[in-house]
Amino acid sequence: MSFSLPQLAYPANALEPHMSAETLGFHHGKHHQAYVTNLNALLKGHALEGKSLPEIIQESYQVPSDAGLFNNASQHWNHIQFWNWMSPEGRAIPSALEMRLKGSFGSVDGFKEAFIKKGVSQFGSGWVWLVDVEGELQVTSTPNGVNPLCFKGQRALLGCDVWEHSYYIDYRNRRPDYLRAFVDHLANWDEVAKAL
Ligand code: MN3
Repeated sequence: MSFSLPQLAYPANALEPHMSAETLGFHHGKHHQAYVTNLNALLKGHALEGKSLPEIIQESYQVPSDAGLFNNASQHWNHIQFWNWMSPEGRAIPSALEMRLKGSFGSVDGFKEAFIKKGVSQFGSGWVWLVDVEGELQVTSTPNGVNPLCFKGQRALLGCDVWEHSYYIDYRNRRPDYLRAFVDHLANWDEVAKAL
């Protein structure tokens, strides 16, 4: 049994103008595919071969000899979610989710500002998250491929890739503009609400 690249639920140009077909095509077809290829190669004959993706991530996290396996497994999981956390349709934030965001961040805009700020301040490559921590919503960031599965009690509700490969073609070095477009135009709030 090996892992495979999931198909996108929408055409590569469906997120334009906020994310170009060129960015999405490279990101999905080259970057994500490379994580899958490396993951399958590293798992051959490994003690974690045959385990689920979350198990592989959790059991290889911070194991020095499994750093490569961890990075590729976590990035595979992160990108599977990331494609589903974006949607081409303009969506309103479902009211149950809006209430939760207001409760934790004061307002939807307060959440968006916190998410953008956290993503901008993540030094170098990584991810910014909206997580449920035992019933409380929080914004966090992680370096490289680390994700909320690595932390007990955390559940990822939304995540945005802040590796430069995710925005450099469309936004150059303007990570704040990319994150603004993500929260205003790309995020799939129905998917977030479903995970609540
Ligand atoms: Mn990426």
